[in-house]
Amino acid sequence: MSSTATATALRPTFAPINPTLQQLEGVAFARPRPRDLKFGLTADQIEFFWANGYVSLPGLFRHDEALAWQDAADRIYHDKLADPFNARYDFATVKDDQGKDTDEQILWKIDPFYDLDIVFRRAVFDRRILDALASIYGGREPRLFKDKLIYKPPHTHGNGLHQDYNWWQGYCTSLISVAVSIDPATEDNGCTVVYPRDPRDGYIGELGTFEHKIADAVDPAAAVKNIAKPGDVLLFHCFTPHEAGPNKTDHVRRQMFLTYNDSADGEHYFSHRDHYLEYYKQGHFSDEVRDKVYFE
Ligand SMILES: O=C(O)CCC(=O)C(=O)O
Repeated sequence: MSSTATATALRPTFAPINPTLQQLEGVAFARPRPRDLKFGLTADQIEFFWANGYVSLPGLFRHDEALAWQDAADRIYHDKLADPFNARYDFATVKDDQGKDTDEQILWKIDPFYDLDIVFRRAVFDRRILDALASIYGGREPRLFKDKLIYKPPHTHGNGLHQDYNWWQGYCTSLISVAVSIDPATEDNGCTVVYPRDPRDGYIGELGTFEHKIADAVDPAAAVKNIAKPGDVLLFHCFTPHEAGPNKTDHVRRQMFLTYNDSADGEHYFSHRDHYLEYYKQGHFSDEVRDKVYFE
């Protein structure tokens, strides 16, 4: 068989399983049923999410859980691979007191990160997050799409106004990000800022490019600042305009950004990683070295 045989060609055919109604009731049948959502959102929270594109869940995680993430974030920061061609590690230029670039480069983000420490693995699949999302997805399980840990070290940049779908064009539109605060988030250290908008109003940018005119579509007076304590959580839809200022303080502002989609839309984690690698390579590396860039 040729090594290029398709997955379809390799898939064997099985005899169908056709249980009787009586068999379906039997204890051995774990047929798909809606789960009870222990940590589901209230009807008001779900309604708020669909009207505004975000919902805040203060205190979803305990302070001691956030302290364990702080330790883990320190650990993986110091263990980081130094290889600048490993696309998992994204560096930023430190700015001086006047906001001008210095020569210093500092680790700004690890993307993806959750496989680097068990406490992050647990957080990504914690039922408090999954149930909150499942209640938005009509009871269906979420699937992890993307995970990143933004350190936003002192005197480094924030993110301009955008919709996340800008980076995820072609993927499903059920994508929701979960911002989990590891450190306090304040205006001075560049908290996330969302602009309330019904997600069903859709994508604002120019499909096929990274161009958009979101600034014309949002009302600056409507900005909602996600001022947060460690353990607080913010959910926002991939069509929700948002931004974050620079970190003007002397302390890191660490936050996990975990993105999921409705499992009815399939599983895209590794496909997205390949997609991200392609545009990351285009945006961050010259033609001469681009082929050396990889994920590890
Ligand atoms: O760091 C933040 O608060 C926002 C990050 C963000 O907008 C993004 O990664 O898409």
